[in-house]
Amino acid sequence: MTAISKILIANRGEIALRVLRACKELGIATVAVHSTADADAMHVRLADESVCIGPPPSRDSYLNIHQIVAACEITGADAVHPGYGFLSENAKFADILDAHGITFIGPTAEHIRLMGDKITAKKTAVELGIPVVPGSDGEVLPENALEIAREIGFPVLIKATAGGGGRGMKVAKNEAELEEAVSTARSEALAAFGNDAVYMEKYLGKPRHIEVQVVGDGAGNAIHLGERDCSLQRRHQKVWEEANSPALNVEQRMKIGQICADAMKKMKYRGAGTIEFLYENGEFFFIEMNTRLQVEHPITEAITGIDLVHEQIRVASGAGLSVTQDEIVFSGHAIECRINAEDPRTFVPSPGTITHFHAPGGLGVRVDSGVYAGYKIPPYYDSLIGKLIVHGRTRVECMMRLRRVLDEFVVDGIKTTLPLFQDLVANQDIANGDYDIHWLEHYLAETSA
Ligand code: MV4
Repeated sequence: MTAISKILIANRGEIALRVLRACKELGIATVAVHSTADADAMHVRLADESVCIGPPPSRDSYLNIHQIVAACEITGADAVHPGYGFLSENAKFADILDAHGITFIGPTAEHIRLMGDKITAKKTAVELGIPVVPGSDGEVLPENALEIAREIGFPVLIKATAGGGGRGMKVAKNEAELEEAVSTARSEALAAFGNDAVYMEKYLGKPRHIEVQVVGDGAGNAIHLGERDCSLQRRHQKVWEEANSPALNVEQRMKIGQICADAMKKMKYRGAGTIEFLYENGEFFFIEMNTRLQVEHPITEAITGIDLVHEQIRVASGAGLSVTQDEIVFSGHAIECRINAEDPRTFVPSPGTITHFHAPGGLGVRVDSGVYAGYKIPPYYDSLIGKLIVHGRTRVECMMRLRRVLDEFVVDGIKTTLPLFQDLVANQDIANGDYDIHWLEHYLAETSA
């Protein structure tokens, strides 16, 4: 056991507040860090202490490892919660904190590295008994690409091993397109990630994106908390997520969940993680694992009642999980809408001052947000300003509640994605849960003025 008494939150915005709240509930002191652009931010106001770590650009502040370690030393923080994005999946950061005797609230640096390299991640998944997309066993080189593609069968997808989240992928529909797809993917991967290694997969045409939430204690115990359906996205940015997936029944949920929990037990995974799958024709295919807390984690919290940040802090301190798999009860349905400061049709960022802000309330409603009336959204960071999470006993009840709640939500002074959700809750495919990863982009194209 390494008791944690003060946590530095190496993040900003709604997730910094989310982590602060968990710390307060556990009686742990908090330190906020912020750039000069965020001096007025809510996370700075709510923390017990705060440290300015640099100028607005992320690389000089929220990504500046030395400044964050210095802020830990100055304040006596004994642990760091990285939130999502920024340094949350940076193995070097985890190593440096370790060298300073500061607890990283997350997996081991070794597990972050393992999953950060997508070829190694996939090999590991196979060894752990997780079903994967059929594809190359490892790296694909220009000279062996055709042979491998013929074995897999066209269409194929070329992916960068250092990529992930959709960056650096190329489809080859047939043999004629293969050579160029491989060479473009390799040079783009080298330019973007400094690593030209690529691998190949069977291209799935109309899958859903379904991810399983896991938490491990690092000592061989692990649980799953069901899945989230994140198929509604645009340009690899999730827009709407739901738990459970409308596509799965309880047997499928428990089967894939058990496979994931067993895999995490075998690797002695520590912390919260998400195992991402493509789901098509009743089958799951592993694509990647995220070794962090995710933006959409509250829908899992809504249907399980389990506070994932509490669990992260517990396992980081060696206290173990607070629940066993048998004790987890899945209840009802939850939907998250990501409220971005963006045009609801073009998704062009819309920074500026929020003149009026009213968050909805009532049974089954959660708003996680770092903004307030009079707050000026700086232009330097991502445009997520809040998340609306609605829970109901059934999907139908959840949708009814969501329609009511969207009518109550007021954000004036800037453009937000709220009007898009007004449209989505009135759509029949959405009401039926009938959508795949391409649905939203088709919908936006069809309904554009
Ligand atoms: C795929 C795929 C089809 N077939 N792999 C994009 C993000 C990255 N995590 C993996 N991605 C995809 N991998 C095979 N073999 C389609 C996508 C994909 C996608 C996946 C999840 C959510 C949204 C997506 C949007 C476009 C493409």
